[in-house]
Amino acid sequence: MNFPFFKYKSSLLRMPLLILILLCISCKQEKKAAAEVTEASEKPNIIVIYLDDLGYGDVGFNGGTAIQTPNMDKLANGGLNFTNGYASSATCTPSRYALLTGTYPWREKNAKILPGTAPLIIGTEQMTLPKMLKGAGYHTGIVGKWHLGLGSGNVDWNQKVGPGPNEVGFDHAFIMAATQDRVPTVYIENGDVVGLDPNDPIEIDYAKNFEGEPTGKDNPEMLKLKWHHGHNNSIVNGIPRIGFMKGGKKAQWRDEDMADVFLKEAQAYIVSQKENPFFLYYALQQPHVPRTPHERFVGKTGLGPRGDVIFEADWCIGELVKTLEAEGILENTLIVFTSDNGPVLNDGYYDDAEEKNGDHTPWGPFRGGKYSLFEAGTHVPFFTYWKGKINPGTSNALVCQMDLVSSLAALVGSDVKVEDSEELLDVLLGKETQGREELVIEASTRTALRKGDWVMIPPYPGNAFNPYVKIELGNANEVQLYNLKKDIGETKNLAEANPEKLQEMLQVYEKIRGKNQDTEKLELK
Ligand code: NG6
Ligand code: CA
Repeated sequence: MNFPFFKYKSSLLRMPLLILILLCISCKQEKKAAAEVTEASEKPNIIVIYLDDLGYGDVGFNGGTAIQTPNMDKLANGGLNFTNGYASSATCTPSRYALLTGTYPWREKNAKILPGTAPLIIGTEQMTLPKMLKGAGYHTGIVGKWHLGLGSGNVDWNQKVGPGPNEVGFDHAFIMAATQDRVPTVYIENGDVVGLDPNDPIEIDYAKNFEGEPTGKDNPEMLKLKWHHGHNNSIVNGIPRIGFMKGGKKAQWRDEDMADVFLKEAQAYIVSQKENPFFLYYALQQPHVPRTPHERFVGKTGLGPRGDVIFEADWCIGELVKTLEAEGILENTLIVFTSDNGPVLNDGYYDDAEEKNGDHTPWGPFRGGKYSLFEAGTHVPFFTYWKGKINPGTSNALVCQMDLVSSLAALVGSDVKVEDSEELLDVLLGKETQGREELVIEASTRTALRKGDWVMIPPYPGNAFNPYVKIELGNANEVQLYNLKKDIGETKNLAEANPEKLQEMLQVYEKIRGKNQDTEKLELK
C-alpha cells in the first residue's frame, strides 16, 4: 500500500509550502512595517519657528546669559545648532520672501519693508515652501506675522481679503497683516478680519488721517507707550502706530495678548492636523516693536520689555513642544528655528531697550544689527531639531533660510527645486558638514557676498550710521573685505592687503548679482 508513503510525501510537500506561506506573510508584514517607517520618516511634520528681530546673541544656546531661554536652549542643545545660519536679508519682508519662495529677494523689486496696505508680493503662480509641501501630501498652516502684502491693491478690509497666504499655498492662515506696529491692528483668519462688527467697518490709509481721529503726534496724553521716531499715526490700545486706521474697534487686538493668541492658534492647528503630515509656519511677533509682554511676563528679565518678550517667546515655544509631546508626535516632527533679521534696541518707541540692556549683546560677536550689511543684520540664531533623527551638536556649515524649499523637498520626496535655494538636506540633518559655498546677503537695496570665511561689501556711499536705531549700516565709500574666521567682528578691512581675494569675491558677486549699479562701481580686473 502506498497510502502511508503518499501521506508522508504529501505532508512533506505541504510542510515547505506552509513554511513558504508563513515566511511570505511575515515577510510582507516586515515590508509593510518598513514601508511605514520610511513613510513616517520621509514625511515628518515640519514646524518652522520664526522669530522677529531676535539676535544671534539674545539666546542662551549662543552664549547669551542676560535673558533666560530654557525652552529654546533645550531644543537647540538637543538638535543641531548652526553657527553660520543666515536670513537672506536684514529686514523682515525680504527675508520672509526668501524663506517662503526660495528665491533671492533682490530679484523682486517689491520685497522691501511693506506698509499694511501693500499688495501681495508673492505671485500666486510662484513655487513656495507650503505649495511644495502641499504637493507632497502635507496640510499647511501659518500662524503669526505675514508681512508679504495682501490683496491686489485697495484692499477692502470688510470683505474677504485676498489673495494672501491661502492663495500661495497655506490651507490655513491666522495672521497679522504686516507688523505689530503697523495698521491694521487686527487678526485675519483665512481672509476674514476676526471679530469684525459690520456696523463698524475698518478703513486704512497710510497717507492721511481720518477726520477727527487721534494720533500719536497730536494726542500724547492718550499714549501708554511713547514714540521715539516714526510711529506717530493712529493710536490703538494706547500705542501709536505706523499708518492710519478708523473703525473695527471690536476686532482690534490687545497687544499684550498676542503671544497667547498666536500660541493657542498654533496649538489648535497642531491638534487638528496631528493625523496628517502637517507644515506649520509659526511666525512669532517677538521681539519686534512694540514690545508688549503679557502682564505675567513683565519685569521677568530686568532688561525691560525687549528682554521680557524674548522670555515670553521662549515660554510659548516650551508650550508648543508640550503640545507635540502630549499628542505623541514630537518624535515625528522636524523643527527649524530661526529669526528674520538681526537685533535692534531702539526701533522707534521709548521702551527702555537701550537703557536696560546693560552688558547684554543681542548681536553676539558680530558688528551691526538689523538694517545692516555687517554680519549682525543677517547672521541669526538657527537650529534644526528632530528627536531621535538629528544628533545633537553644532554645525559650522553655511546655510540660509532660502535653502529650506529645496532641502525640505528632498526630505519629503518632492522633485521641486528652486534655483537660488540650495538642496542642503543632509547638512540640515547633520549628516554632512559642507554647506553653501557662498551667499549674497541683503540690507535694504544693498547686497554683499559671504564666501567661505570671507565677506565682501561693495562700496555704498550712504550713511555709515543710522543715528535713530544707533546701528552701523555697513556703508563705506570703499570696498570692504573681512575674514570672519580671524576677525568675526569685521574690524579690519583687508581689501587693499588682499587684492587677489578681493578679485575672486568681486567676480563671484557679479556672477550672482549680474551687472548692476553696485557692480559698476567695483573695479573688476
Ligand atoms: C521701520 C520701522 C521699524 C520697523 C521696521 C520693520 C520706523 C521709523 N521704523 O520702518 O519700527 O517696523 O520698519 O521691521 O517706522 S521688520 O522687522 O518688519 O522689517
Ligand atoms: Ca524683523
